[in-house]
Amino acid sequence: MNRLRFWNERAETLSRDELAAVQLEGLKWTVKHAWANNEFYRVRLTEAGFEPGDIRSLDDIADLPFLTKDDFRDQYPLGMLCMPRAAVREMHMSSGSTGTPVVMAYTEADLTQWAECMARCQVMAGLQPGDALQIMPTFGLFNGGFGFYHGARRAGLFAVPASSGNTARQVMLLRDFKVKAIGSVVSYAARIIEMLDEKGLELPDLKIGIFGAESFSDEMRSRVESRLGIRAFDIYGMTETGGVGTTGMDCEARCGIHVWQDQYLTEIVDPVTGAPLPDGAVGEVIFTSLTREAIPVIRYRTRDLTRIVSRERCACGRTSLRIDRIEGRCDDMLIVKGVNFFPKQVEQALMEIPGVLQEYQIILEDDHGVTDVRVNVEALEGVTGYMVEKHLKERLGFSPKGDIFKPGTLPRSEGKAKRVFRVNKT
Ligand code: DLL
Repeated sequence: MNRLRFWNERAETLSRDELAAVQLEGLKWTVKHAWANNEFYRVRLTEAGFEPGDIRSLDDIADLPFLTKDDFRDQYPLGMLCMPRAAVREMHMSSGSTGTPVVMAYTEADLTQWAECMARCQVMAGLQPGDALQIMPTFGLFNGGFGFYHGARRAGLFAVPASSGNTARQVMLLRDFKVKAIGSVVSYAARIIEMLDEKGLELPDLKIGIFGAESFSDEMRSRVESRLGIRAFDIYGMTETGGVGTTGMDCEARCGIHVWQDQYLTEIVDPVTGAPLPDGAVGEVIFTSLTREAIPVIRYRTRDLTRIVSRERCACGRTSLRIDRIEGRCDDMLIVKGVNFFPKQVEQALMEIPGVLQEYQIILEDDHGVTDVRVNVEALEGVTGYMVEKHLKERLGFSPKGDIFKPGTLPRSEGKAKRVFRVNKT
């Protein structure tokens, strides 16, 4: 059988004109659908002076109002539903740190759309029908587990729905079922590595890692790749756009995340003013869904920071626009003594130090309004706090305190890793 390079070659290689036509049709449909079938959207669009017929070109999107996470929260549980309740087949929900959850509902067509996006990602990572994929994000309200599963079904994979936790059993499944690929948050791959090291085991059949749900540094990626002997891909998605993989993944060529452009429109705006930014400038990425029925999103403000890398055809043959791997969330930017940085930059710097392990915490200590940073990190014998402090000073331009912990002593998480902790010393 010929090796699949694309899951949906036609859709993944549309010319620029074809894409623009598909997008315009999708945008018109989405605005009309939301306006006609949902009170919240109708009021929001009408207040902005919009009628469904007003979309005539793709540029008209800039006049549409933004949608925020708070809008989703305010409409909890199903205030944003644009289809009859009886058409809903599944839901997912994310709670985040602030309480009221964000809900996404799916019709049968939405589930097919999600599966299509995920199948494209899985084949882009090199998976072929019949290959085994172990799915390590939780199956439940979190969208991760089910997203990988729907995609695996569509792409004809052998799904191993391990869900999260029980690392010893994960390793047993990986070995016994000759699993070729894992889908996971990258911090959980670090757990697998610890277990392999502890037991002196290898995973000769494992070739591919599909990691996402949190930002991770290039250095973390290459460590995981070299220890597991895999190629690691960065998959992006969120509850509001319909889950993991809906907003794309990077390919073998590693020059940005391919956003599935026949399914979503992408804009980059200034995170403070909301003004559009030119290609190449870092800003907040905004998505508009083009085919989703139950809860479409119109100009959803993700709070994720990235830039448009290219609109040209990629070396892999795909024509979709590419955005950079996510730098961090606007809300995660830390400012200490006048220096701005993201947790991912601390991770990158830490992972450059030989002997430093993958587990770390960034502690922000507030002392009468002055913030000090302490970095707790696990490391092998021989690594000192001074070495960590010196390297972070060189790479980030400020001097945090570095505290070294023995391997296995910092707390572990099974889902998204919590890296930043704030403590008040006053
Ligand atoms: O985290 C979906 C997902 C599951 C993606 C599994 C990949 C793998 P939420 O819980 O709604 O959904 O969180 C969405 O997580 O706005 C980003 O801030 C962050 N995020 C997701 N993927 C990436 C990534 C899932 N590849 C939020 N790189 C998003 C960086 C990511 N951040």
